[in-house]
Amino acid sequence: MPTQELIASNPVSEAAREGLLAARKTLPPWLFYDERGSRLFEQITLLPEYYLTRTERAILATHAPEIVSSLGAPITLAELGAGTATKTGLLLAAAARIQPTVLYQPIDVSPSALDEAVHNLQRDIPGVNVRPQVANYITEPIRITRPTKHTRILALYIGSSIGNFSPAEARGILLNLRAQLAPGDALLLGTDLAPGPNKSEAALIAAYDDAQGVTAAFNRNILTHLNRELGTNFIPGCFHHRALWNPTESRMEMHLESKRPQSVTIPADPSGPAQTIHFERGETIHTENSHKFTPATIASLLATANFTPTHTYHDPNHLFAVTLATA
Ligand code: AVJ
Repeated sequence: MPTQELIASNPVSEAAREGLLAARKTLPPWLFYDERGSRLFEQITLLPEYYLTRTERAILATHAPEIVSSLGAPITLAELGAGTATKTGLLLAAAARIQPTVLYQPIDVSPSALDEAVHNLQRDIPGVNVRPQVANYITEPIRITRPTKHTRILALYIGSSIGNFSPAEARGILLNLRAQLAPGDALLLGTDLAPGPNKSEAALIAAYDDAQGVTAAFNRNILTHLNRELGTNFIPGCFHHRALWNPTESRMEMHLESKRPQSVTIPADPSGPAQTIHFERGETIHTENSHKFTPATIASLLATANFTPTHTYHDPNHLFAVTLATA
């Protein structure tokens, strides 16, 4: 047995080393979500500038009965990146009104978020049975159960979570899901929309650079997370929060920009030796992409993953889209 395999690998260290030793420094957005980061994200969803969460919730509140009845049979709901599943309750409640029981299969990397989802939903919606699955739907194959032969699967990928991924990665995630579905099953995909007549670039940028600085704290918290987990010596206040619109890639980007020349040390650990990372003044760590879609890019993404869009639901201002697509 090589000793290597007995040493616990640390995905945080591996990701930080890979991203910070690259010519253009990056950190993956999943590193935002330690306990404090998850709390800060919850706060972001309540900000006046961050229209995404409340807009999608309003769309689901209005159209949930129509969405769940459109599959025309008993359904089970499965959700990628379920988190605490607060918006999903709208769909589960609608399903529980038209069938005696609903099996809900949330899939998430966070066991604590799943525990909260199980607790809240079983308490609040009679008739819902929750079967959580701890899995990374990006890197591992997922499993969705069909409780009876005639049950159809309604898969949810909401919250604009798909926006964090490149078009190629997004296609891979949807293909992983598609492999679990059969004709008649469906996907409900939530996507934020690109700026246009109803959404100024300024309003979009403000959603990622709020007046209270909650998003700035969320962005800088990625460094605090690394300090705690790896023993790095980042001074979060030595980095500016930057939110910019990249029209070529149709995405919002978040960066942390070094206020001055500085060096940071990653201590030695089982993932690698001690490393000193140097920053020039103005150099950035690219921490997140949030892709923004058009009807055409939603349709082509779904098509490349073998889904057929059947209906897109919008808010009255067309800020956000929730698209139903069949397998
Ligand atoms: C959770 C990925 C949908 O991209 O809007 C919020 C995360 N980043 N503010 C998004 C986020 C900055 C959010 N998603």
